[in-house]
Amino acid sequence: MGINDKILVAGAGGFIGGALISLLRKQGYRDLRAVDSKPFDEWYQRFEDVENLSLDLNLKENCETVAKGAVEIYNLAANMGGMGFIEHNKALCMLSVLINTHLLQAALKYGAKRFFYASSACVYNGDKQKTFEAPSLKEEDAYPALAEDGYGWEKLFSERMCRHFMEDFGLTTRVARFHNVYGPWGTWFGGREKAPAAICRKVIEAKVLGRHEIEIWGSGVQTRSFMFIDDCTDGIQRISNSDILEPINLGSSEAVTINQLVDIAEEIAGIKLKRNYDLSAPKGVNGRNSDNALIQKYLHWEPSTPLRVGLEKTYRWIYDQYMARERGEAGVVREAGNSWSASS
Ligand code: NAD
Ligand code: GDC
Repeated sequence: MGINDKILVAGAGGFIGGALISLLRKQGYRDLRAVDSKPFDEWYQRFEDVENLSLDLNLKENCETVAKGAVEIYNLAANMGGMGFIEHNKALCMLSVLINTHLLQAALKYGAKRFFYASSACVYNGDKQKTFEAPSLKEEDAYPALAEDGYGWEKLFSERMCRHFMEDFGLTTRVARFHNVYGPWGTWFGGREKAPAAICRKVIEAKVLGRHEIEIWGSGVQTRSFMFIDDCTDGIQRISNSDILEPINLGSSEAVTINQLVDIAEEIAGIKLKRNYDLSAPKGVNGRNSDNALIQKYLHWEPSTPLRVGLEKTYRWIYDQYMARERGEAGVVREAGNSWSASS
């Protein structure tokens, strides 16, 4: 990819898309097109020297508009969130199939050289995630298919669509299965936030308000691995530029229980809280970890930021956002939308 090639990032107003645009810009890419359906004031990161477009990519004509001239396309646009969102919005999650379908068609029509699709660990067979012992999921564990209802099935279908556009039409596609990504400039309130941001926010709230309690969804013994955002954008580029033809895990292999996640957040905050477990809250699978044998084999690399290090950066960022919001400072435009923009 040349420094002057046009690169399209779909979902650039969101967490990972915004971070990818930020990285590409720092790397010197000059012709960046950032697209998201949200109004500009709700984008997490937005840069004035980038072509920013607020367009609904469910619509085929908008996908054609944005794909024109693009050499590389990264599809990070989806209607998604943590368990609290995907468990209650299955149809909305499945409708993201329109974005990827229309973007693939447009990429083919306008001759894009590469197409990257952001899939998810939610494609894995639920039967393989029943134990709390953090089962490491290998790429082959997606089949026979029993994906997360709604969101996971859409991801699995869209993965296969990428594969068949490559096999039947010759479009170069790359697919990564992200495992729970966290970091600054991500969703931290409003209902779509995932566990790392939610736990940081709850610990901050408890500390600031002097309420020495925290509500945890589930029993706290569920296991997950969490990938820091810098590893995610690094991995996206490595996979996109590789010859890896099949969907591949992009996740940390440092599995923790949710209780351990809370331990780390408490340690960063310097407090101890009474834990209240809400067993009726959305829980998702009991255990999940990323098996990184395949990515190691292909790239001799895997996400490596320790959770303690990444969570501290995330905690500090959320703390600043939280305090600014408490002060009613500019930057928070809308309570429900997480409305922050960066101009540098
Ligand atoms: P995000 O919600 O922060 O960003 C997604 C963006 O897509 C949002 O800004 C949203 O407005 C935009 N979008 C939704 N519908 C759109 C449409 N019709 N047209 C244009 N834009 C639209 O989420 P994220 O965490 O940045 O996730 C990026 C991608 O990675 C998604 O495909 C997601 O499913 C996938 N993923 C994320 C994680 C994670 O832990 N964050 C894990 C697995 C997979
Ligand atoms: O939401 P999530 O991060 O998604 O939840 C992880 C675990 O943390 C769940 O068992 C949840 O019940 C628990 N948890 C405890 N307290 C809280 O306050 C909280 N908020 C949240 N959100 N969770 C809490 C995710 C999907 C993503 C994505 C990734 C891929 O599933 O939601 O959309 O695709 O998977 O790895 P998680 O890890 O179940």
